[in-house]
Amino acid sequence: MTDIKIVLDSSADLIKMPGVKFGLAPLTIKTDGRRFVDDRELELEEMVDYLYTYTGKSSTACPNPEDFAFSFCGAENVFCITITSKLSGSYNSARIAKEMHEKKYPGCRVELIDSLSTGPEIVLMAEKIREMAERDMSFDEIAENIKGYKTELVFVLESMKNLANNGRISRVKASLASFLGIRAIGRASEEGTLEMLAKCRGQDKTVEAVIGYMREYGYAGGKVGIAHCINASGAKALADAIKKEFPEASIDIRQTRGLCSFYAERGGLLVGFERE
Ligand code: X90
Repeated sequence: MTDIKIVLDSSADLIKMPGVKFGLAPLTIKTDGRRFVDDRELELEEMVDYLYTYTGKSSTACPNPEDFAFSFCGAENVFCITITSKLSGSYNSARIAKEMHEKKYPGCRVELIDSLSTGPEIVLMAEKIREMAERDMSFDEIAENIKGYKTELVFVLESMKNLANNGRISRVKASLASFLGIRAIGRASEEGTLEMLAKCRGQDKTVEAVIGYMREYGYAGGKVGIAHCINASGAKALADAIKKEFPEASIDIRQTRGLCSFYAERGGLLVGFERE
């Protein structure tokens, strides 16, 4: 196995990654009264419950360069993947950290990747990097090959209040999902922004629509990662429906951590998948 470390920011919803050195740079979620650090210790359900009834101002902040620099230690070769630079300063922090780190430790290298996405799409990229390291590919080969790995992200949101309040999406778009029972379906665009696709009512129709968009954006039975915000039943219904149409699909279900829970809100689903 090639000796590498994989560093992700907490938008990836992962707190560990077996079989490879792993580092996590936490984002933070702030309200008037509280501050949540999105690390391994975060009490996720408690945060989501608190935010559900909280009506004041809330916001998020990306990791600072020192957070990334700290997590780069422990291997000569680091791959670092961040949430889209179009919606967060995380990539920029990581870029500053890379410069600091490579200057301080000559010979160490950090390959920085802007996911142009978040959550399960970052995880797919990280798993692909681990797989190439397991096949003893060199740092340079992995850095080159990961560019050709094709993945997408489709999401379903029951509310876009936090996205709109924090200027990550226009209020007009956010109002798509502002009625009870209406869900908004969207995707991470090629530029790394939120692109709205449709609105939907009812679980069966939503599942059907999501699979339709997965096909449209190139899904043909490869790996899928579903991250849900306190919506295990919705995630399972989607996974079952994917399995029915693509029996060979390999599907991982996980819970969103702090950052994605804050923006995707209760009920939200993020679906990362491989494309042809
Ligand atoms: O730096 C910060 O404070 C973080 C800001 C992050 C804003 C966006 C988070 C989106 C999380 C929502 C659905 C998926 C969006 C796809 C993005 C291209 C999840």
